[in-house]
Amino acid sequence: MSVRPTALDRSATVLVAGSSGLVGSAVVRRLRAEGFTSVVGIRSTDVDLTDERATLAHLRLLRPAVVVDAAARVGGIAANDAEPVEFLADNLRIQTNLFAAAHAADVDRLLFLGSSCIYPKHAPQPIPESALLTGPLEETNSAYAIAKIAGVIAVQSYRRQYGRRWICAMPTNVYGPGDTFDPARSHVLPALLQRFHTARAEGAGEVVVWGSGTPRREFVHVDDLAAACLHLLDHYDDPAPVNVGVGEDLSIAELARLVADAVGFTGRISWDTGRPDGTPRKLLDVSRLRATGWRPRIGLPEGIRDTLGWYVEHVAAPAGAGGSRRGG
Ligand code: GFB
Repeated sequence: MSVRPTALDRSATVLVAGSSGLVGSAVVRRLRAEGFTSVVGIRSTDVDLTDERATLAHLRLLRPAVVVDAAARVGGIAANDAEPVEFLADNLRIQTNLFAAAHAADVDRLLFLGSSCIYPKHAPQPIPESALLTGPLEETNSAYAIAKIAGVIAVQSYRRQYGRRWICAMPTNVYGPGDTFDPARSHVLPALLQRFHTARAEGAGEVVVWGSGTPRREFVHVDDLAAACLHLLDHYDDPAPVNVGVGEDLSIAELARLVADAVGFTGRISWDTGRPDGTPRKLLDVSRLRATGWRPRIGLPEGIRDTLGWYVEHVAAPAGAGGSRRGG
C-alpha cells in the first residue's frame, strides 16, 4: 500500500457524479467545507450517465481534474431482489461511460464508490479487501455486486493500462440525512426510522420488521463516508480497494431497538420471517483505512438522531396531519 503525502489542490475542478444522492450530496458538502472552490455536481436530471455520448460530451466540456463516482442505481434488499436486471445493467453502463469519459478528458484522480456486498456471502469476518472474488455472492444482491466488482476491475485496469491514479472505496451500509425513505427502495435504517416514527405518531402497539432479526450489519454515517473519500483522494494511491466502515456491527434486532428508543416507540417488535435476511453478516476489516490515518467520528446513536431529525423535517408529515410526502 502506498500513502501519498500530497493533498489535492483545493482550486482543482472536482466533478461529483450522483450529486443529488445520499453519498454524492454529502461529498459535495464535504468538499465545499474543506475549501474546494470549484465543485461541480452531476445529477441524473442534468446528464444521463447511461448515455455514452452525453457523458463524454459533458466531461470533455468540463475537463475536471478529479472525479468522484457516487452515481449508481441503489436500493435496499427488496429493490435489489426485485430489479436485478436494472441493478446490473444501469450500474455497468453508468460506470463504463463515466470511466471512458474521464479517461478521454484526461482525469488524473478518480474515486469509485463500490459496496461491501462485493464480498462473498460467507466471507471471513471482519472482511478484508483480499476476500474479493474468493467465493459465491449473496443471491439478493449478486447483480448489483457483479456490477460493482466490474467497476473495481475497470479502475484497476485503467491504472495498469493507462497509468491513471484512480482508486476504489468500498463503504459498508451507509445512512444519514438525505437518505431514501420510500419503503420499496430504502435500506434498513431509514426503513425502520420511518416505520417506528409512523407507528408512534399513530399510536400503534406493534411494528413488524423484516427477516429474523439475526443478520448483522455495520453502519457508516454518510458525513463520515464523505470525509473518508476526500481523505483517500488526498492520501491514497494504490490499486487495492479500501474498505470504509466503523469497525463495529450489530444485529438487525439490536438496530430495531435503538431506532425504537430514538423515536420513543414503546410497543412490541415482531418479525416477518417471510422476508429475506440477506447476507448473515457484513463487518468490514478497516485496518487498511486506519493505516492511512482516518477514523470515523459519528457514533450510531448520534447518527440515528441526526437522520431522524432530517426525516422529521424533510419527509414526515407533521404528527396528526396524516399521510407523508417524499422529501430531499
Ligand atoms: O439495508 P438492507 O436492505 O440491505 O437490509 P442489505 C439489511 C437487513 O435488514 C436485512 C433487514 O436482513 C433485511 O431483511 N430489514 C428489516 C429490512 N426490516 C427491513 C426493512 O424494512 N427494509 C429493509 N430494506 N431491510 C443491501 C444490498 O443489502 O445493502 C445492496 O441489497 C447494498 O446491494 C446495500 O449492498 C448496502 O445489507 O441486506
